[in-house]
Amino acid sequence: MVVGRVVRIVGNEFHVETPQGLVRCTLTNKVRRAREGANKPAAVGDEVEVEPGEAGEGVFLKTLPRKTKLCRAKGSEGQLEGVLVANAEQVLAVFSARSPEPDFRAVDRALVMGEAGQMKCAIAINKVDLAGPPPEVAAYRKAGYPVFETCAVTGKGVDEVRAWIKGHTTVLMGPSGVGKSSLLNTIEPDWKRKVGALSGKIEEGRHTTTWVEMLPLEGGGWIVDTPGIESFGLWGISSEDLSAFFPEIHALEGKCRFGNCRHISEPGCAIKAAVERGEVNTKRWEGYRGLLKELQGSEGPSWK
Ligand SMILES: Nc1nc2c(ncn2[C@@H]2O[C@H](COP(=O)(O)OP(=O)(O)OP(=O)(O)O)[C@@H](O)[C@H]2O)c(=O)[nH]1
Ligand SMILES: [Mg+2]
Ligand SMILES: [Zn+2]
Repeated sequence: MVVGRVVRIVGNEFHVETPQGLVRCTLTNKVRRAREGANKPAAVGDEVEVEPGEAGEGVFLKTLPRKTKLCRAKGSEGQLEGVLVANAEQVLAVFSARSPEPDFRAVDRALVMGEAGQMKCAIAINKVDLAGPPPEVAAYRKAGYPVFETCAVTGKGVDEVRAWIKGHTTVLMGPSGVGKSSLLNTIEPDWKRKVGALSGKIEEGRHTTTWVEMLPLEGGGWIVDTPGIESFGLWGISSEDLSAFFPEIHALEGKCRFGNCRHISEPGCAIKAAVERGEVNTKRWEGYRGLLKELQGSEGPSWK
């Protein structure tokens, strides 16, 4: 038996990186039967015990306890927990300055998922060769997030990203076509992740990365490439908890008149006042309210 880390899942095959090399595992009938109808027994990033066999194949034995999990809602009605990545420590929310146009709701969603998983979060604004960084970036810096301005083509800003990810397990999240895989290729040119050409509808990237994959970093640590899904449904976050995942809102909410203030239009709301004074960014407040509505169920699920 050896302990390894799941680096990718292809269908029912788990690819596990172990001290003895990569082991491709299928589930035994016993494991499969015990989990009928449930989620997969492991996610990318999980530490697992496997029994290596011949020719790089092996048998999946069990998953060890997780330290963290990055989750989204899945299933037709978002009723199931989908563990996107286990044991990650950091989230890098990636968007592009142009092509596709910045989608700050996707950035907020990625940050909230990371914050809820108690991970360190940062932002990479990619394709700065095509356009300058949008003004909204200042709001994220003010909220305390490192913001890297990158270009996967010229390598601009990539050293800063390398320094931030070194020695940690970092998940790249962001819409399709923003250049997540391209950034990874620039970070470690040996990987040659498949990178997509933008489709006919120029603004809308085609999904190129179709599965979550974890890659080792030369300087230590791991990086996880995810398929660009614009709107993962939030999982395991109650509407009461949401404000805790917007640091600049959380810092002020103790000053609201009511302890249970949700910062929409309640009297004496310190957040609304701070927005009016320009101290909290309007777009971030809108982002918060959008996610709050979604969690309160007054809007249908917005994930795909
Ligand atoms: N001009 C410019 N183009 C870039 C940059 N980074 C990526 N691209 C291009 O953008 C397109 C999409 O890049 P990908 O790396 O496949 O994007 P992705 O985020 O991995 O997309 P999915 O895998 O679909 O989620 C490709 O045509 C890249 O060549 C950049 O910094 N500048
Ligand atoms: Mg990709
Ligand atoms: Zn309030």
